[in-house]
Amino acid sequence: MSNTVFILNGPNLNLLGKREPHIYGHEILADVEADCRRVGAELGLDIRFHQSNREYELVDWIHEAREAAAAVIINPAAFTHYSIAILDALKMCDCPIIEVHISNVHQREEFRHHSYVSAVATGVMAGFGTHGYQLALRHVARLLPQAIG
Ligand code: CA2
Repeated sequence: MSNTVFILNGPNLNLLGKREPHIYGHEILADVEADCRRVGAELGLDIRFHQSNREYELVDWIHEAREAAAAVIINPAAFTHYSIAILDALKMCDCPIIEVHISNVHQREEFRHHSYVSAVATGVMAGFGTHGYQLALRHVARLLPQAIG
């Protein structure tokens, strides 16, 4: 049974911590990755952490996750609000899918209120800052009998 969790990040998140700290905080994506790896090790989960600015790369990783992952945690960033390609790819995954947003998208502009991904997500986290990734991992561990959680 797989204990691999894919953590996927969409466009511009490579610049996390470099602007709009009042919205997204000061942590850079490498800090988020390090935190996820530390928590993953604690929970007995193997973490595959990726970021891309290209929709097709995220789709390809979701296809990989379909074969190899026990769960997917995804912050699709702006693709959340318009990518049917990412929705369709996630639809083909049978494992738990947790959608994470660093900011509380519901408190922000109207166009951020709709998510294509939420329709297929097991759960959605928004507004917990970068800590949301760890919370999502801990939740995933509770869903997976092969994890220590
Ligand atoms: O709150 C989130 O995590 C978002 O998914 C972040 C996306 C935004 O389009 C979504 O509506 C909500 C934006 C990611 C931009 O990444 C940053 C780049 C530089 C500094 C801070 C964030």
